[in-house]
Amino acid sequence: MFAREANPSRRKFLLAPLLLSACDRRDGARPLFASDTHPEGYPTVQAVQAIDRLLDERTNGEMRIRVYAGSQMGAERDTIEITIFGGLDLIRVNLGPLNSIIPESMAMVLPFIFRSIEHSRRVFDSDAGRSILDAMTPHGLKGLCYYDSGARSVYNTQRPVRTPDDMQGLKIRVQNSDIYVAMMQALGANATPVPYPEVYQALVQGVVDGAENNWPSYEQSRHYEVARHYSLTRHVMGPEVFAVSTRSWEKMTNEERDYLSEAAVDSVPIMREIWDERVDGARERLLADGINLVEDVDTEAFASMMGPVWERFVTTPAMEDLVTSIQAMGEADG
Ligand code: GTR
Repeated sequence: MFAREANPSRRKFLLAPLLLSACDRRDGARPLFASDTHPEGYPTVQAVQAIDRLLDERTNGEMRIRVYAGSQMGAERDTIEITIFGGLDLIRVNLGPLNSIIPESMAMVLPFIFRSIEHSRRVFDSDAGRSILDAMTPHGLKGLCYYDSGARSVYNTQRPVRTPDDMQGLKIRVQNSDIYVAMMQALGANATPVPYPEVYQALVQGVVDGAENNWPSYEQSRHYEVARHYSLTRHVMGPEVFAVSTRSWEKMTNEERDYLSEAAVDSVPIMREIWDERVDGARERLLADGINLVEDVDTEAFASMMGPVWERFVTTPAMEDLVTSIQAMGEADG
């Protein structure tokens, strides 16, 4: 899929960090390299830094992580490829951009599959959730844990969105994922995939009319400065993912693997606390800033238009089983 041999310059670039292989770390040569599209201080970056602290304590400084935050290593799609090649050891990305590589990951990105944040957390922590992390391994990534990403909602520069009719003709930036494109098309909007670091400019220049994201990203990215109508569509509650390159993993000792896996799992409740606080804080600050929060969204009408999206992406018995078990975990939520 990735034309490594066909592009020697790219290959050289990707191999360079590999020369500083993970094995060298045993001599204290270098920390594990991680990337995140968000800047320092964002909850996902803090979460990976928490893993670094845990590793530092538990291995007496033998294992450390250096996080390259703020898209320094490129947009999410690029960092996923680089990590698969072993040019980065670790990535924190959203599940959406993994959809085209790991088909199982689509189950948690299906619109309106989760009934509540509690439901989504139950699934992240379940065997079904674990099976999606495990499904990454044949594709060059070993999923270590999920982090919260809350609920994604639509925002735009043009008008309050309450019903699918209000979406007609809006140019909405989406992540690099066919599900998001299909979702926006089903709503009559024009889906435009744009890398996250470029969305602010795209909004300013009117290349897109809007985007969709959770409260902390809407705030952190400063999209709220331009797109003032935030409508609580809460259409996707898919998680963030923290994963290690299988190439780096293969070079680690069993002991190092255990330290890394355990520290990742232990960072999840730490992140959850930071996340909940950030969601409340972002919402409060943005309301104080005067954004137009649209709460009376007809989410039933939005959900009722998602049939074609589900039909297109839930096509195998394995996907059907996964979807059924995810839905079953939401029955308690009514
Ligand atoms: C955020 C997510 C990022 C990135 C971004 C996007 O919620 O944390 O990793 O995927 O959305 O929309 O591109």
